[in-house]
Amino acid sequence: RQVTSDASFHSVSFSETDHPKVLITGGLGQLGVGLATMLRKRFGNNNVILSDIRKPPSHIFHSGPFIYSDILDYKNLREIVVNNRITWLVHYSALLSAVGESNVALARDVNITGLHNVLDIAAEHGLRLFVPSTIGAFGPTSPRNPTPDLCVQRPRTIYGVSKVHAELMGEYYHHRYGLDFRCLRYPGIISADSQPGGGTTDYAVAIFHDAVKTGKFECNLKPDTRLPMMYIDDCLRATVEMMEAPADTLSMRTYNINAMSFSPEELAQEVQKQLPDLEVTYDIDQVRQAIADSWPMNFDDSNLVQTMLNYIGSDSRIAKAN
Ligand code: AKB
Repeated sequence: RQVTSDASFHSVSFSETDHPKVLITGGLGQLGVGLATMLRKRFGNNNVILSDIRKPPSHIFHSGPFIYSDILDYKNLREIVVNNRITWLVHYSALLSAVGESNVALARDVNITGLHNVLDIAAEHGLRLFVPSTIGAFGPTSPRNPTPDLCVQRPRTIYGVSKVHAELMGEYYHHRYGLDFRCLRYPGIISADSQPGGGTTDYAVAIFHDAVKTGKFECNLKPDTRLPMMYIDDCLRATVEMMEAPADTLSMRTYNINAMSFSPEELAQEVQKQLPDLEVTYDIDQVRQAIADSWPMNFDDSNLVQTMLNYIGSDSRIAKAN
């Protein structure tokens, strides 16, 4: 392997023969298509397979390999990994925080049983496994401003509980079986062409669409609810960098990742600078508000920054940015 860098990305270049073969589960959610596009540019179209249980829109189907995969079906998942000689698995299937509270049994199945299947198959086949965690893995007794990597984690949502479980199981499999488990705790992700599905931070995406489409936005969180957020391109770039980092440079297996924090009223003011006629009203969703009030306000990702600096310390662009 040869380490190279370009203007926007710290990259490790892989030769034609040692390209990873990547499977993305839950590929039709907010992040999968963007990640597949990024990885396909790096490793070739046929080396990145998107999977989901839903039928893909035709532009996604025709843009690269897509396969039906149900993470609750162990044999189906194993067959896909074996038949396609998968080496990296990015596990994006999950029910998010708000929708998880409205269907706890399904969230438990998908987020916990599904994860067990993924962990076993990844360990059995020596895969590098990325599972995202979230700001939602913290709870009301965690320090909120800032929230460090290691502190009390007693979330009060099934989503949060399942993500703490994923962090701990992944790390356990790493220590017990040598599984190459990697995890970033994502903030709320802001995307333009893909919609989040059933999260507490969804308002921060919806405001842009509603502002452009209708000139009105009804926010379901209180105006001063401050949460960590990140733009999708930064999230996906960081995910690829985390996947590519040599294993011996990782000081931990689960890291917070941070970009910014803002409240609905601050975001509305920024959008109103572009669209001054935007009308914002508030109709609080009590479930989402209680969740948001228990989550970090500011995220401390200094361990990740230090790890990446050690890994790419000679890269002057990264050194300057920090
Ligand atoms: C959610 O709001 O549930 C997700 C998350 C922050 O994990 N976007």
